[in-house]
Amino acid sequence: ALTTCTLDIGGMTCASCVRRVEKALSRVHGVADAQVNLATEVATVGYDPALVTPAQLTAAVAAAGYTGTVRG
Ligand code: 9UX
Repeated sequence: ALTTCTLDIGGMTCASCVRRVEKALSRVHGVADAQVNLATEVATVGYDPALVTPAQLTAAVAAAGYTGTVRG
């Protein structure tokens, strides 16, 4: 079953940043969908907890050049 995780994202300044973060998250195995809100700097990620952990999500965000902190 899928679950949802929200992450505070840092370092985004434009709409392209939003796409980069969404792509980075979407490419992680086990992620079903990822949406990033530039105004609130929050990423909402639907994922399979049997395949991926929130820590791996923040790692993917960091690898893309941004910061990610798990909100819940
Ligand atoms: Mo536009 Mo976002 O150059 O880093 S992609 S600011």
